[in-house]
Amino acid sequence: NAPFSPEALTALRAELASGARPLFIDGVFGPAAAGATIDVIDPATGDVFATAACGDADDIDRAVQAARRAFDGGAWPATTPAMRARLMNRLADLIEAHGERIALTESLDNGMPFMMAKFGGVMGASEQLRYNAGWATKITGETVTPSAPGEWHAFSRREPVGVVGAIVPWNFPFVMAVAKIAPALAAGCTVVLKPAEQTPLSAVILAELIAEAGFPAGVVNIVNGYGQTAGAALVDHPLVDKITFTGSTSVGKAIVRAATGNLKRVTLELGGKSPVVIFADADLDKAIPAAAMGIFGNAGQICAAGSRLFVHDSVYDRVVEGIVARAGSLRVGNGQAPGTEMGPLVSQVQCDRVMGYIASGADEGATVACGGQRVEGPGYFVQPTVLTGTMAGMKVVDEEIFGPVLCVMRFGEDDIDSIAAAANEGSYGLSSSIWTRDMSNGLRLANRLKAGTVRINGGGGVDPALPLGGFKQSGWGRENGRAGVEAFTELKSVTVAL
Ligand code: TXE
Repeated sequence: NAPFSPEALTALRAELASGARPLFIDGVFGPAAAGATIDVIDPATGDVFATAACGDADDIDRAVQAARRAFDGGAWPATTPAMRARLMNRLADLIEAHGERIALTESLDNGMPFMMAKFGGVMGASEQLRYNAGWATKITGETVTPSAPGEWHAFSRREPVGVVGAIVPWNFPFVMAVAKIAPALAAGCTVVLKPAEQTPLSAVILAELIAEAGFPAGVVNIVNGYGQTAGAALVDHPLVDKITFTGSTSVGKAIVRAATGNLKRVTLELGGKSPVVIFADADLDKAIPAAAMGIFGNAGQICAAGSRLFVHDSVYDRVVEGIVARAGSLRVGNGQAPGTEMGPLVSQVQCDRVMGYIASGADEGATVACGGQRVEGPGYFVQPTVLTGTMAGMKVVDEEIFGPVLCVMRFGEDDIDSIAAAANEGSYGLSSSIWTRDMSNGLRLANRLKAGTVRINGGGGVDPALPLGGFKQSGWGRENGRAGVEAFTELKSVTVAL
């Protein structure tokens, strides 16, 4: 967690304390119609350090109307794909130029270490824009030979789906917002973004940079507010054509039900309980630290966190000792403090939820190999925790905890089918990891895992070029890659009888 200039932090705190961060609707910054605001809490202290305008159904309606006008007849349809790409790249440049301010805001708001906010958040966001900018000029259909008799010219074309409602959570607020907006813009859609109420701040900087980049008014609108009011109003709105959502599985299901009103298209990126499998022949010097940071990174508040660890008997003790040692050496603290590796959980609610899971694990017979407590003092810090003696059927194994809590299980034989069956248990299927030097075993297991992502021997974070999404109740559809852009299009067939 490298240092940044202390003056920048002081200036940012003063700016954030100076007044409520506004909504951004139809190119104009302003308060919520009802004048409401949200208190923004620093999760490292529990103190309110900023406020943000809190939109409701009226503000969402204004934003959707603006997005609708921009899509239907405004400047956006007249903007060529090449111009859209240029605007997106300009926004990426601006995000990089304002990287320190964005990352500090994100670190204050979410609690994450500054360096994670900078590299995972800011750089991840600019990569999303640059990658998707490339697609803007490459969205194509196909020419097709129809099976009907006669002579035809027939082709398919991809058109933007329309007005997109994007709802994002608080665990990576900035990059998630951009990762939803970027492919939508590449496809030619307009957007209303509803950030999470816990972390409204970095989206307002995004709005400033969108305005500065020169996007026409109404193309992107950003309305902070609560899920039950602003979020639900966006999902219900008849002029919204598509919802793209990242968040809890229960809200994802509620969105599917609500979207039936006008049969909105829906993409969902939901929870996970991702397995990590360490075989006896794995390179443990790499597997152990990766497994540790796969669950302690961002305090476990990652949808793809490796939260169920399956270890071969012959290396079990060494792996558990190694992860426990890493947990012990992990520097837990304020995200803006130099050297911090793990920050607090985002809120009191999440802290209570995670502590409840740890207690239930102990009740159900798990052994707390390390951690298991809150860190004394202010803020929502929970110790990195390893639970052993866990098994399917326990709440800590079956449900997403979304905290720094690892459940460890052992296996005895290299029987790929039974390892896959154990790893595939439960309702989620987002991600997975395999550690082995035997690539045949690794790939055989990869073929059997019900997960949208399989990582063998480590490798990379979220990549804008690689489809991301879930099997089972981890979601609907895919983000990123070609599939991620095409998810913001409608496919049309055109035939000409010659
Ligand atoms: O999520 P919510 P919460 C999981 C994780 C976590 C749990 C609860 O397990 O412990 O969800 O977190 C908006 N209509 N994930 O309660 O409520 C809300 O305002 C429309 C995993 O914070 O799903 C926010 O913007 N929108 C996940 C967003 O949904 C609604 C990341 C997410 O909040 C709404 C976050 C409604 N009725 C939590 N209700 C991941 N996949 O990474 C809420 N929202």
